[in-house]
Amino acid sequence: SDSYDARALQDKWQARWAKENPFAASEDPADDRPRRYVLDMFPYPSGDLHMGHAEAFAMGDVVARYRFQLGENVLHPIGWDSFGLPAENAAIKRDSHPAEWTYANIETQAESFKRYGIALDWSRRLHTSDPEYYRWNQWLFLRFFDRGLAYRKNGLVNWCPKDQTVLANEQVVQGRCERCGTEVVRRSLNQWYFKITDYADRLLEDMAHLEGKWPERVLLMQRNWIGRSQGADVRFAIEGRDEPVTVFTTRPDTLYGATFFVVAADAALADELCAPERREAFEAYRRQVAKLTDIERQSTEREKTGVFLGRHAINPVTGERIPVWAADYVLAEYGHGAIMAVPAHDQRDLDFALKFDLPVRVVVETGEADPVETGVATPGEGTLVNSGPLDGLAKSDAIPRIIGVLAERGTGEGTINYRLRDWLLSRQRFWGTPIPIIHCPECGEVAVPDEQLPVKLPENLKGADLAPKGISPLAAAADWVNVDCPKCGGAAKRDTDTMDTFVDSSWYYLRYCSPQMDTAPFDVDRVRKWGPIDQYVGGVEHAILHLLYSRFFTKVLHDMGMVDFTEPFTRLLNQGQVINQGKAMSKSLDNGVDLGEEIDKYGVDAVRLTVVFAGPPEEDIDWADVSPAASLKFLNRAFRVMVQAGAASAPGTDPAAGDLALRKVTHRTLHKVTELVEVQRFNVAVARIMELVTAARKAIDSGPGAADPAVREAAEVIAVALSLFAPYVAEEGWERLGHTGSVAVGNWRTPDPELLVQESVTCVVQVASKVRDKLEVAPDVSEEELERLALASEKVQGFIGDRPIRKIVVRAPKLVNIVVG
Ligand code: ANZ
Ligand code: ZN
Repeated sequence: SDSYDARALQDKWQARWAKENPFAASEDPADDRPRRYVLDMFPYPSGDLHMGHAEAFAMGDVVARYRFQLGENVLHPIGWDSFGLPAENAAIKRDSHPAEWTYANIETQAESFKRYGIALDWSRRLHTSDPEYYRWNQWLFLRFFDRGLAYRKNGLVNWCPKDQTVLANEQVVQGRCERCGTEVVRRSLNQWYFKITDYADRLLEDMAHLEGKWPERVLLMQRNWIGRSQGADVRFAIEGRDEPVTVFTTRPDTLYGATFFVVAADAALADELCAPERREAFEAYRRQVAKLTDIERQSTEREKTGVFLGRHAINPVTGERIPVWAADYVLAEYGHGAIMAVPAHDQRDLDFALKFDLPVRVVVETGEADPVETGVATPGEGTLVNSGPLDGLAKSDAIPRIIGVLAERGTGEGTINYRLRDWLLSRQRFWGTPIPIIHCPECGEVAVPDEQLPVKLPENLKGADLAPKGISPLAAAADWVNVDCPKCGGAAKRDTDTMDTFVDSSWYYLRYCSPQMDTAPFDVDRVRKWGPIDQYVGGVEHAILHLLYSRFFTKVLHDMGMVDFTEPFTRLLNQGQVINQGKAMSKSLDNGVDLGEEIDKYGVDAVRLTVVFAGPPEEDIDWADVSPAASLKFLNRAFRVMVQAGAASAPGTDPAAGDLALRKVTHRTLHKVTELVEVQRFNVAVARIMELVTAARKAIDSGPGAADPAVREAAEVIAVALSLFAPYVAEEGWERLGHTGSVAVGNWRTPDPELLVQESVTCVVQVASKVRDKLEVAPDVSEEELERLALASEKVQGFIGDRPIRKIVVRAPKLVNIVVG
């Protein structure tokens, strides 16, 4: 029959791919094909694959398959990010071990990936919850520990009362737990951190290499997250305290306008500075603040609150005594947790001053109305006033001047401050990598010796043992916890926290180069060969955390001499989301689309084609607006062309004798599809293939007929081009065209330049409204190109002479008029 049976093709070709393994990367040292590393963010095994996976992997697969077609040695591996909370919650519910749920889901997803026809190297499969993998998390942790990049401290942490665990800042979304939506509270705990702040500058600077290769919005989000602020540290003496207190300010030029001083209400400093007679008011206020999230605290909408601490600071330049307050709009963990308040020029400070009747002094004349009258602070540019030696200076001159004065007196210096915090790594949960540290009463924190790694998770804990208790479930496994100190041999205890699963995903892309290696996390030479990743593909939800952490890991590994690059992902593609009826799919809206059902209905190829054809890869796809049925119809049309051409001629037929018009369409399509795939306009590439199918259909029905060599040529190009988007139909079509072996590897063709030449049109070039030259140009020439061609004409230049060009009017493709003055 002319139309194809999707399920039969899937079964047939899946078996063939499994047997022939056409997508395995070669490690043969003699293989000198260009190497390409294409990677999709690895999935979390939360169930079967969903529409989101379908989209991301279809996009990544276009890139990988294109590279396979070019004959490159492509590394396109797959693995699972298989530690994490959902497995643990499932285990608690079912009274089982998290591994059961996890590995069952991995198997389901693996089968679905195979069915979905992703061109993967299955021999490199990894699971981060395997001891063979997480052993190297522990090894890496210890190398970070050796370098002072992993450390413990007491800190206020985000705590999810429902999950009973600590969350990184990045995992708190609008004050709520990213996973369960519960409002996050603050708690003081002793926790492990990675010192990512040591790398803040490099994380920022190296983004220059990613410019134009990563989506601009991702770079912006990373930049904002790192949050570099240039300013000054200024030390204020505090009456009755030996040590001064430092504040960070981006506006040291406004120092003469600092009329009060504010300490974060929840900082230890506030507690320390509070005078006895203010104690009661302060404690009451602090209890109130503890209930708020950072977002609420910083909201400009909320009315300002605070308490006077009964103390005074001394303004280092004016010598004035200024009152010290505690307030919640100052955050304990930013800068130094204390600020100099300049109400005239900072809105938050002005709101506070107006509420509590504190003095406001304008020190930068901006030309705007008096802040006290308007209630609006004036943060802009201006000239300094009321500022002693700074008077008359512009803000930009006053800043270095005052920094110089402060430095001379030893009361301050220029500095850079980052919003980025150290990476909080400890989790009080079970299903993660145990932290390989032993706490000894004599020796303190002792590293588990490398040869004792991995520290495996106990296998006997399951179900209720894992229920959140506020301390790690590992603490309950007495035989696991109690060990001898590796240093002194005395009784000691294992650390019972597990690592944030973002540790697992921060280096997995290196592990794929040598996934079975058991003497190191990865083979340094193999990573040198494959790295960095040429094309990384994944969702924008990872724009901050995962990408920042991976970049950090890569830089540390670079400093350790283990990798020779400093950025892991050369290019990044963020695919959009699949939504339905204009909304994200969700249970409550009942608008979910089930990937398995779509595939059962239309077949893999039609679903994949639909996903890619819906729009540019980075845009969302509304499933209500697309038509897999139409995709299937198109694929049947393409299939029929291949079948008919295959029946009418044999492979190797010389196309030169074929119909010239069709040949031109074929070669132009090839040329365009190549270009469009290179710039990741996959949807337009598909549209071009559709046009070629239409042209071939016409040639068969009302042109030279199916036996024409040009029809075969067109059909072969259709098979090769479609292999990027609809792999099953492409393989079957290729076989029906009389070829043996897979269509998917090394079959891309170069268009014949002679067949790309288009008819030309004549363009008239006028100088001062007189025709001075005529150019033969392509009908679709761009305005910029036409202007360039006109100006490049010697004749035209001769007529312009040295008169200045006032204006160039371009009407592509027919006219250019150069107006000279
Ligand atoms: C005086 C001043 C005058 C300020 C002025 C601004 C304008 P970014 O740009 O985000 O780094 N600040 C410092 N530490 C703070 C903390 N822990 N919590 C809340 N606010 C804090 O912001 C730096 C500015 O934010 C600093 O400069 C400080 O206010 C405030 F006309 O100092 B500024
Ligand atoms: Zn010891």
